[in-house]
This record gives sequence, structure tokens and C-alpha cells, in this order.
Amino acid sequence: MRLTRAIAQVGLLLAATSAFALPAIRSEFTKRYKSPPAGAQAKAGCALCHVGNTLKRNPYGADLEKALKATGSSRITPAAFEKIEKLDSDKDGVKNGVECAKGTLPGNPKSK
Ligand SMILES: [Ca+2]
Repeated sequence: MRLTRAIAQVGLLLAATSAFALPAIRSEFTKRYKSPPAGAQAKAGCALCHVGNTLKRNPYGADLEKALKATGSSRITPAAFEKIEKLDSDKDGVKNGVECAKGTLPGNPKSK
């Protein structure tokens, strides 16, 4: 009985942990652009690619999704990021690659 309870508690802990884990795309973004943990990109959370905390993608997220589909892979690849670095997804006059490197939000025109 005790063992069953312990296993259930571990299961709950794992489920809770995975629910808050960053998606692979986010961790690859952070790795590629050396996004600082206290910077605007980290603070944006899901809004880096989505509209707020919704599933709807912002312009950068939409471009990244298109680029990812073009690679033919279901997993994020450096090629997908690279493919959209020359675009200005949010039309603020600053290319995605520049925004990603300097820590601003490539899907939010108020951040450049
Ligand atoms: Ca931009």
C-alpha cells in the first residue's frame, strides 16, 4: 500500500514537471541564440512564438512553423531557425536574426 502511494506520488510529480517543461523549440532557441535567463525572451515565455499564452502563433511563430514544415522534419532543426533569420516577421524594421541575437522579441513589433 505504501509503495503504491509512493509510486502514485512520483507519477504526479513527473506529470506536473513535464507540464511545465519548456518545449524543445524553446530550449533550442535559447541554446542557439544564447538567450539570457533573465532577458526579455525568457520573460516572454510562450509569447516568444505565440500570442500571449494561447496556441495561436504570432508572426515569428508562424514563420518558424512554415520553415519547420519546409525542412520536412517534425523536430526543430537549426535550419528552420536559420531560414527565417533574414525575415522581419513582426515588420518592425529589424530582422529576426538580429532580434534573436540581441535579445528582443522577433514576433512583437513593440520590442526591437
Ligand atoms: Ca522584427
